[in-house]
Amino acid sequence: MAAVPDGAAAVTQSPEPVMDLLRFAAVGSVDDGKSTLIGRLLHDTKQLFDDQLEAVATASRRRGAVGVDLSFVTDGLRAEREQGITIDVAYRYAATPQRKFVIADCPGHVQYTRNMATGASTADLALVVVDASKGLREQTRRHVCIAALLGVRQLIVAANKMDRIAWDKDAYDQVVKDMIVLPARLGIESCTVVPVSALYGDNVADRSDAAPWYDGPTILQALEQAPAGAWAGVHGAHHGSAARLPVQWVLRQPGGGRSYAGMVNGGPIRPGDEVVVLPGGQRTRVTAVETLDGPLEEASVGLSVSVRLADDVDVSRGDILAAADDPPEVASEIEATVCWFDQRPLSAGDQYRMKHTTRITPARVLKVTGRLDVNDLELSPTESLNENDIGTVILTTASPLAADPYQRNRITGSFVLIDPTTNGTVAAGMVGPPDVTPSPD
Ligand SMILES: Nc1nc2c(ncn2[C@@H]2O[C@H](COP(=O)(O)OP(=O)(O)OP(=O)(O)O)[C@@H](O)[C@H]2O)c(=O)[nH]1
Ligand SMILES: [Mg+2]
Repeated sequence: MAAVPDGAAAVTQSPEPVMDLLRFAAVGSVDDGKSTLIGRLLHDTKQLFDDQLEAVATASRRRGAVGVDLSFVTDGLRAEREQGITIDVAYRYAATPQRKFVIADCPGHVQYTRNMATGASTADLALVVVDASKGLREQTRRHVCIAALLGVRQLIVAANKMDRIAWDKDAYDQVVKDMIVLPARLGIESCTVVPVSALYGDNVADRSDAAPWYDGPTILQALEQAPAGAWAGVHGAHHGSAARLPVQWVLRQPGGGRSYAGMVNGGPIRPGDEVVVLPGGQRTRVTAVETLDGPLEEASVGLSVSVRLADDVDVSRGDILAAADDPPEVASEIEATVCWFDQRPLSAGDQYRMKHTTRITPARVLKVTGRLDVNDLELSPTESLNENDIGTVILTTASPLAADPYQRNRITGSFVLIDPTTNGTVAAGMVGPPDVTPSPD
């Protein structure tokens, strides 16, 4: 692990053992430099092959860029680059001697906020890119809110394009000031702000002497020091929920009997565990836990397994096997926080399909109760949500749901709403009210 220079903004140490894989998502407003920063990071840590570099250089020349435009590394040579913006999430893999990274380069444009939410939903950490010459914008705040609501607890902020403002310390200080208030009220545990130039590579992988007033970590150092594995950890026991296995498949065994396949979350599952089948409520016991490699003594969080049960209970795809002593609540009316992505506003009476773990059920909006202002984080009463609003709603579902509050379990506490006519995802939802601390004044 690289040493933290004196005076560096502290990165909170996780009580969990630090795993060597960090998943992070680059977020922030359109054109602030996310793709360029990721391209720079991959370039300067020697992750790019000669032919990739050659393709990026050719594309840059064709577009008339001065030098090599590293945003082409993740934006690729796709048509979207014709418009100069990222539309879809691009995933890249990188490895340094310290650790491995899965990187999601998210689009910044408001129109593609739903894609950003997809990229952030599996991230341990958000790398928030802010054009320091322009300051923090509403879309950046929206991204930070969405990432936090999706369970991201660590931020690294790149105060980017410092080269354009002659490395003005005041502009950097303003980004720090703006970023301190927002994350603290969103439950973000650590936030490091690094002054960088993604274009020229200052303070990305290599330390720059352009900002002698800054003695904190580079982007790479901050990424290497951040506690990893939080994504698995958020599903894990330390966030308070016990074992849950949403059933993906019911498998018929050759010798008779059935087993139930899915991914373990919340806590480990072992043979002998008492479980309850939800929403039905029948109790039984796990007799075996298996993977393709054979039987297990214990299946940990994140593992895809199949389990056998002691009794011939009725279990179908979409049911949840949960620890009998600490099951999720079963209800057909839920209070939830939603990020609304459809052009048509969301209001009472609207009907959608809700996908919750492996189950899809019709859902109706009983009431829209509030809208979150991403600037001051206040929740104000409203009757509808507009495109890209974050708000609170009460939903009723056709069949009962076994759901945990999102803060307890990132899997059984989340859902998406699907428009039944277009089949498009119109909302990302989290069970329970938003985890926002009210303003002190
Ligand atoms: N001067 C300067 N320009 C930069 C810097 N970083 C990025 N840019 C330029 O800013 C523009 C946008 O960069 P991108 O990396 O495509 O921005 P983005 O955040 O990925 O944009 P979207 O994905 O569309 O949201 C490009 O022209 C970059 O060359 C920087 O550090 N300094
Ligand atoms: Mg981009």
